Amino acid sequence: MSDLDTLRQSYLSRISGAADPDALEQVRLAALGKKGEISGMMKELGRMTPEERQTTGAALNRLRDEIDTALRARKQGLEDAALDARLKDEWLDVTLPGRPRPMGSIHPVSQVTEEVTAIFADMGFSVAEGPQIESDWYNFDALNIPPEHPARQEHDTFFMHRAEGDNRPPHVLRTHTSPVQIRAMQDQGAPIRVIAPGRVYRMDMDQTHTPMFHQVEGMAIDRNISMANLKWVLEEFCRAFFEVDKVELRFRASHFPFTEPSAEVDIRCSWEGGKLTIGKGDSWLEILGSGMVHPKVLAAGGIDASQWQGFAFGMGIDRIAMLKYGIPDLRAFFESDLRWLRHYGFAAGDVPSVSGGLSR
Ligand code: 2U9
Repeated sequence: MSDLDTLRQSYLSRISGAADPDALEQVRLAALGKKGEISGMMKELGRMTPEERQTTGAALNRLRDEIDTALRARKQGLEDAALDARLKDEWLDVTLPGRPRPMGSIHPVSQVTEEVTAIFADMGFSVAEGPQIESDWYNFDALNIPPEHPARQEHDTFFMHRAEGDNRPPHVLRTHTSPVQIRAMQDQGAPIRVIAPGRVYRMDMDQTHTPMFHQVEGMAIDRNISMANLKWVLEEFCRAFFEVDKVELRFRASHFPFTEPSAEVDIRCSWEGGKLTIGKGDSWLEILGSGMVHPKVLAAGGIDASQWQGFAFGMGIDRIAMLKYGIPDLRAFFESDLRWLRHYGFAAGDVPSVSGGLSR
C-alpha cells in the first residue's frame, strides 16, 4: 500500500469515526486546513521534477477531493442524525384528545330566574330589584305585617345589629322580595306591572328549608285588575314554565297580611312512579301564594286605593326549579354541590323522587 493510500485510509476512518461537527472540523483542519497534512504535501510539489509533480499532484488532488467529499458526507450525516434525534425528542402526538378543562354551567336557580323573567316579560312585566338588607318598615309595616306577627320575632328573622345607643329599630335581612315592590310603587306609581326576583332570608334550616332561598314575586296594579286577571296570568305562566299545553289551577282561600282576599294556588299533577307530570292526574301540587293587594299596602306604596287595585303573587324559585328539573335535594342548590347538580342533570320533568313536604 502506498503512503497516500495509508493516509487516505487513516483520514477516511477518522472522518467516519468523528462523533460530532467539532470533531469533524478537527479532522478537516488536520488534512485540508492551511497547515494541514495534505496541504503541506501539496506545497512540496514545487520541489519535485515535472514528472513527479504530474503524478503526485494528480494523486494528491484526488486524495484531497476524496477527503473533502467524505467530510461533506459525514457532515450531512451528522446533521441528519441530529435532526432525527430532535424530531424524536420533540415528537408530539397531535391526535391525542385534549386535556379536559373544568366546565362551568349556569346554576339551575339562575336559569329558572331567567326563564320566569322571560315569561313575565312577555306579559308586560318589568323586573325590579332592591336591597337585601331592609328597614323593618319596608319589610314588615308597609306590608301590613303587625308588630306582634311571628315573622317579626327574633326567632324567625335575621336582624342586623345597631350601634350601641342607637335605639332605632334594627334592619333585617329581607324575608321576602315584597319590599322591592313597595319601592317600585313609590318610584313608578300606578299603573304598574313588575316582578321582583331575588334572595330572601328566613331562620329556617331542615331537609326542605334553607336560611337563604330565592323568590319571585309579582304584581299588576291598574284601574280594574281582578282575580280573573290573576288566574289568567298564572295559568299562562305555568303553561310556559312547565312546557305543557294544558294546566289546571286550584285556588284555595288563604290568608296573608299583604293581600285580601288571598289564595294559595295548586296545580293539577300526577306522581306516577315517582315521576311528576304537570297538567294531568289526580294530585295537586302547591306552587304559589297570591291575592289582591291589600289597600293598606297600596297606601304604603303611595297609591290611592280608591282609584287603583291589583293582584300580587309570590313563589319560591328553588322550589319550582326542583320541580321542573327533578332535583329532589337542596344540597344541589345550597352548597352548589356540583356532584348533585350534575347527578340530577337538567332533564325537565324527570323527577326521581320529591317528598310532599317542600312547601313553606
Ligand atoms: C306587595 C303586595 C303583595 C306577594 C305574595 C305570597 C302571596 C306568597 C310565598 C310563596 C312561597 C312566599 O316563597 S314563599 O315562601 N308567597 O304566598 N306572596 S302574595 O304579595 C305582595 C307582594 C308585594 C307590595
